[in-house]
Amino acid sequence: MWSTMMASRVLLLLQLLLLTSLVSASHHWGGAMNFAYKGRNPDGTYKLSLRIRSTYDACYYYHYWYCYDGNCGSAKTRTTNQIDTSTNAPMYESQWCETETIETWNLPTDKPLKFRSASCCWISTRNSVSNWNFDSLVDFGARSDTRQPNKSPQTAIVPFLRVPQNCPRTYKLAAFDPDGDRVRCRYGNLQGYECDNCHLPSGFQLDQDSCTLHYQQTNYDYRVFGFEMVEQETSPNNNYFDNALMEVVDNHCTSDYYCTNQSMVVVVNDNNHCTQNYYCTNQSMVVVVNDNNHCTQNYYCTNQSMVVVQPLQFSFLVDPPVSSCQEGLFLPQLVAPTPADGSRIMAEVNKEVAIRVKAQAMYSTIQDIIFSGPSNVTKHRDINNDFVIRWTPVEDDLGDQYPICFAVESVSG
Ligand SMILES: *[C@@H]1O[C@H](CO)[C@@H](O)[C@H](O)[C@H]1NC(C)=O
Ligand SMILES: *[C@@H]1O[C@H](CO)[C@@H](O)[C@H](O)[C@H]1NC(C)=O
Ligand SMILES: *[C@@H]1O[C@H](CO)[C@@H](O)[C@H](O)[C@H]1NC(C)=O
Ligand SMILES: CC(=O)N[C@H]1CO[C@H](CO)[C@@H](O)[C@@H]1O
Repeated sequence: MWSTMMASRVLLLLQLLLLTSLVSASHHWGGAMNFAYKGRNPDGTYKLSLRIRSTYDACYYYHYWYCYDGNCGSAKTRTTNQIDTSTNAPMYESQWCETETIETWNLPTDKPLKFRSASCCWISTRNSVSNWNFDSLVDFGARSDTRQPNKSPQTAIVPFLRVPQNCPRTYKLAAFDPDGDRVRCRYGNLQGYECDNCHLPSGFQLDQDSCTLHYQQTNYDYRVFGFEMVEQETSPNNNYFDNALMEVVDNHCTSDYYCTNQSMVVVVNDNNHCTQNYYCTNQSMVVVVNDNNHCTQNYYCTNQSMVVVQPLQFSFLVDPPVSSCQEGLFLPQLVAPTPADGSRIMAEVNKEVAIRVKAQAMYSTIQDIIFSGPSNVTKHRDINNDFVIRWTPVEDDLGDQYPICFAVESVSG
């Protein structure tokens, strides 16, 4: 068993090296990374699932993410699936293709981790974005309010957006946060980590609190804008103490978490005793360890909010003007039974969900639907020429939320 596992891991690494070297010669359109905590393994390690979205000009590339800060552990499995592809592209590109790579990581702790992915090159952009950089702060530690692992909102957008120059539009970027935390969307600002250009293109306005991007007005161009966005979730008033609440009951610490103030450490061992006679203070909160190595006070150690940072990158093309921006004339209009924007649909394991999408336009032809969603979501056209998005969740999807974004394209002339 061991040797088989070793062999397959070596194989994976080789494949990765090959792919990363290929990637530098190909062209990036956008991407995102989401994570979900999947419980403890029998050996006590924590299972984290990463879902990496990569959009390139071909279907066999994907972003290689690595962990660079924290108690990293390692990826145990990795599978890549094609999500959607289209030949509707700027004239200097023939295709885009989005894939999703699902990785399972085994981690020694539930403490925060930083992941990143970076390389060259974006497709030609009009806003001087050339290298691509993704940076992510992952925190699925226990929350002091729910005592459950932190859940983060799942980010998604269709990888390629296009709009006629004269048609202002609004795009909602964030999905619902399962813990009810505040989600803000900002433009990347850490050059070389979150972004290359780091400035919202002019002609756009970003409402950070509602996570909406407004296209206002700019001139068309044959090249796209490369968008380098970041979604940041902060749980206000959710103090956590190195990821966990440390509670003292009857002078015993109730869980085996430890508290660090950099140099100062309180370690709580298996017998619920504090093993070191240090105390950890900061902000207004104190844990005091008394002479008998018992924690004497029921305080948290640090007053730090949990923060999750997730990148979202996409390409945006501004097309020549159309004679009317009214939906249903040139631009497609979504009509019943298309679900409303923001609809939440319950899905069951092993039961197919079908989402019907109907669009109409008087002076243009409805051409295609493009979408982004979890692996195994498929798109179809039914006998009435309406679109159907289908998905059958599997056991591993249970308990999580998955955004599905779609856009209908029409062609005129
Ligand atoms: C705790 O942090 C605050 C700043 O956040 C600092 O002013 C204070 O001195 C610190 N307290 C201790 C005991 O380190
Ligand atoms: C935690 O810090 C925030 C701001 O940093 C403050 O508003 C809040 O009152 C603090 N909470 C506690 C319990 O000290
Ligand atoms: C995709 O579908 C296949 C076949 O039904 C299934 O084995 C696999 O687990 C699915 N993967 C995901 C990520 O849903
Ligand atoms: C991160 C942090 O709070 N560090 C503090 C730990 O305690 C020492 C000594 O009190 C401080 O100097 C650090 O700033």
